[in-house]
Amino acid sequence: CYNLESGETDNTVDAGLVPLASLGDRVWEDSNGDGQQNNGESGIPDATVKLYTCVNNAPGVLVGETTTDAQGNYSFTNLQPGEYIVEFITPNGFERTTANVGADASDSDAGTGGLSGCYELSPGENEDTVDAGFYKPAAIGDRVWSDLDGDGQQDAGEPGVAGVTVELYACDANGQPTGSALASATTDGSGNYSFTGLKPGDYAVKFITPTGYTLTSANVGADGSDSDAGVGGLSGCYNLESGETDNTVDAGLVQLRPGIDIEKTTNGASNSN
Ligand SMILES: [Ca+2]
Ligand SMILES: [Ca+2]
Ligand SMILES: [Ca+2]
Ligand SMILES: [Ca+2]
Repeated sequence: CYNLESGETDNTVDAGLVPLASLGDRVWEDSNGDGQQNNGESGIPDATVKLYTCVNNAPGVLVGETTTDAQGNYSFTNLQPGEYIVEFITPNGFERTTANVGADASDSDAGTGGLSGCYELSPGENEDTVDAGFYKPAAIGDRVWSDLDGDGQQDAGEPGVAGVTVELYACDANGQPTGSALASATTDGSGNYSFTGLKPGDYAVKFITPTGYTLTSANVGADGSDSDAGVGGLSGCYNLESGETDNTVDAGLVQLRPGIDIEKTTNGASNSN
């Protein structure tokens, strides 16, 4: 209460307002698995996003919860200035991409447990760089077969070869397999193998030729049914996108028949076999 006397003017009665802040804004499918939002990579709708106060770089009080719209966008508005942390719930069928790779405006900020770092919002600030990328696991396969007629193609009646070791490698930027094997598999009774749960990226497969066999000619005819095992049993590099399954990576084996490896024929007319 202000007491005004006769003729008095009191101009000290003021009010300070703080502009509210906002935070967002996108959950997207990282199709190529590089941790960055690239042209053509779409948003993920209906993803759950939670906002907490940030206390000692950890979630404090739950401030709000929302879901992304049809374009994968979300926002928390009317926020008091202060420190906040965001939790991105992994949508069903997806895995988190690697966080904090490259430019922050277009990277993924969902780290361990789907949690972002701590963001300090000043009055009126719109922080729209808090994004999360997810991908669907990819797979590669799927067959080692006995190329009975040696034509390099899987023909009707040519059986699978069981028990063959197949190794998975990552490929480098030059399209060459690099490093040691990421995983190893063995063909089943039908000659099939698969590597599943893969992050999008470039992969090659190495087929270990079993004793008694040699590789058939690679890359002859249609790729869906050819042999991809080249020099050393290595395939070329295959690019797998989010959710992609490539089952065209096969190897044809030709059985070495005991006794055929004779150096000189009995009639002496030919040295071919
Ligand atoms: Ca990307
Ligand atoms: Ca970011
Ligand atoms: Ca064949
Ligand atoms: Ca193939």
